[in-house]
Amino acid sequence: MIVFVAISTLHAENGHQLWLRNRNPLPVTVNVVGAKSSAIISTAQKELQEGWQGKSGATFTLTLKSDKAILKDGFRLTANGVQANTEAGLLYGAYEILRRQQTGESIKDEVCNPSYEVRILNHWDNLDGTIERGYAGASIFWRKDDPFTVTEKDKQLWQEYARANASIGINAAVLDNVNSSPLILTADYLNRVKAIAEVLRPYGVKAYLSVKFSSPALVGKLKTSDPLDSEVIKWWNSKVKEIYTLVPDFGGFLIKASSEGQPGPQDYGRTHADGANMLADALKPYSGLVMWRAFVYSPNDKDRAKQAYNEFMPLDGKFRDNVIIQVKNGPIDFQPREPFSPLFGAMKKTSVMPEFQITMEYLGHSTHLVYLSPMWEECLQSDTYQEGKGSTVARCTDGSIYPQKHTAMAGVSNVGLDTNWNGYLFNQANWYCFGRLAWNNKLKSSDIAEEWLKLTFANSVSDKNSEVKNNDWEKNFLQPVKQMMLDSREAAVDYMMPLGLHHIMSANGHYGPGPWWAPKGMRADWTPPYYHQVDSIGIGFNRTKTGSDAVDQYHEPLASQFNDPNSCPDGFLLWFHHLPWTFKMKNGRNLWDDMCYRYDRGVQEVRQFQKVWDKAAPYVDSERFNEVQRKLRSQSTNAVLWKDACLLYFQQFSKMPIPYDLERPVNNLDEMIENDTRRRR
Ligand code: GCW
Repeated sequence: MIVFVAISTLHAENGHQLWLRNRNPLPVTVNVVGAKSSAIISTAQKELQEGWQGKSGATFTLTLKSDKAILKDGFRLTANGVQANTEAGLLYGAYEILRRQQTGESIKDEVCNPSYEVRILNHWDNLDGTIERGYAGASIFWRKDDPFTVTEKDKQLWQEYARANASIGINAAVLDNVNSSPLILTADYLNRVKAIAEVLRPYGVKAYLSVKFSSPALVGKLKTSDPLDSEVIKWWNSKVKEIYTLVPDFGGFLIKASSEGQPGPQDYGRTHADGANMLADALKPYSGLVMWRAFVYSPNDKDRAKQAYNEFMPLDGKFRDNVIIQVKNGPIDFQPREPFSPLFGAMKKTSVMPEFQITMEYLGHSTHLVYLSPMWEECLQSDTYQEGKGSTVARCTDGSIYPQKHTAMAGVSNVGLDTNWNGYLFNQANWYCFGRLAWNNKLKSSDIAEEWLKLTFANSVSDKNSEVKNNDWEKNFLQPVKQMMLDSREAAVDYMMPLGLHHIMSANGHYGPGPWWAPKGMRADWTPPYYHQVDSIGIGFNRTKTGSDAVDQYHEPLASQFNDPNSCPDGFLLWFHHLPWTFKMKNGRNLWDDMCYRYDRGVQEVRQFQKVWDKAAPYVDSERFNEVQRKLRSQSTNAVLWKDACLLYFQQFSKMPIPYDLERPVNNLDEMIENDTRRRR
């Protein structure tokens, strides 16, 4: 049951408190009996004392005692206490009980174990304070002016950040961009890393760094960065030692190598395994990890979607056991919908971890409301069939199927200096659900959305309406807003890239449509026409056996299912097939008409979200209500632009009418193209 308080004047709801608003109307005392004194356990005690909403005067015990049923940083929860093998486990248990008290979830005796050992945010933060693909202000870690002074304000923010992470089970953060600067390995920056790590530590969050593969040459002034060169090996060994002297619990390195212009082992005729293993050996004595990204593609290949698999499969089994290959959820690049990367489940002798993008590079930045949990759930629950039916991506990466030494899940962070951290209230839900899914990869998007909504909006009553009843809130706010969140990803797919279309966004910041964009001399695989392949006959990328044969990278029965347009799921149709405009869809429509209906459906859904939100007005403080209302209006406008741009552009090839029961375009194609091109100049 949620407790509601009638408050006539509410203080500002600027979103800074995230899901930890924890409005406790009455001070409730609890006697927390701690296991021993340590920084992490003190955090747990403090959280319990400040947030307790159970029985007043209750005694709650934190017990550090090993138990075979408890794995990693898991815990055993009872109404009277938490037991764990690790201090972090006690902290997660404390957050769990507080969350359940606030959301009204039952508290029964149970063991909760994390799905992944490392639950990590990747910050694409540059050392000058900018953030690549960041839509929530500048970096919380780095800044251009006075870059090495650590202020009290910095520390407070880092502490709030660490607390938010810990409260949802995130236990690691890569502090700098994968397109990394070699300067991160110089003394001043490493000292700042030390300062950050010290603030994160009491919350069980470990610092990791992204490093440039050519650092030995760039920073160490060596002649080469060849991973097999003995001077290079020595240089990394001593650099790693220096880092651990400053940060004894340092987590390890994340590397983007031989990818999008970044240096890598291939520059020296070596393999990814040579490069990763050299770093892994340097980190091994300190139990550090190497997260080596599989995001590789070259302009020379005919199908970008196949390349990571082709490059990494021959290396399966060749990596050290403290290397994890970090694989984006889909084979191309965080598009609104992609099939899962065929590397999942296929690499059987190597640790593999999924990488999801929390920041909304391709999904409307911090303007569109798109709840990402359904997209990640779809990927995690995809069956790879690699070890028989039920070999889901989740089970192939969390150690259930393969005996991988380390398991992890990464999310590209959407955190910035904006007061509300994420640039949009609803983007907080994406940080939240990433943490929750990394903790438990079987959770349902719907349950996570419900938790988040309760934590974020309960007790938030419009100043115009001071008496809102509990059951009204559930029915009039929680249910419809939850449904809106659950529908939001599919809506975005519909108005942006339905039916398996992908990578047709504007090159201009990746916001808005750009199916036309293909300047002379540009790498083809950076232009939309490479992906949609539109012509007078039809549309889509032929990845079947008669095309690039990317289908063959999937285990049967998927290879055959994807290969046949009649059995290929609609969501992946144009990902795998180039089909004629008149192709008959499962619903009886021809392809062109179906595409038109889908674009239109996406637009209509956003219009519907506006109605849902307007009706939610009595249940939300005006500050947050207005923010969301404004953003939904922009999202609607942008959804119409997507629909008009894509339909009018593709119509030049299909030469078929937009079905007459659909609303007519309101934008002109040449003006849209002109605007898009002008902005880019
Ligand atoms: O999605 C693309 C982005 C790049 C990014 C790259 C990557 C950090 O457009 O900005 O670089 O992927 O994941 O490395």
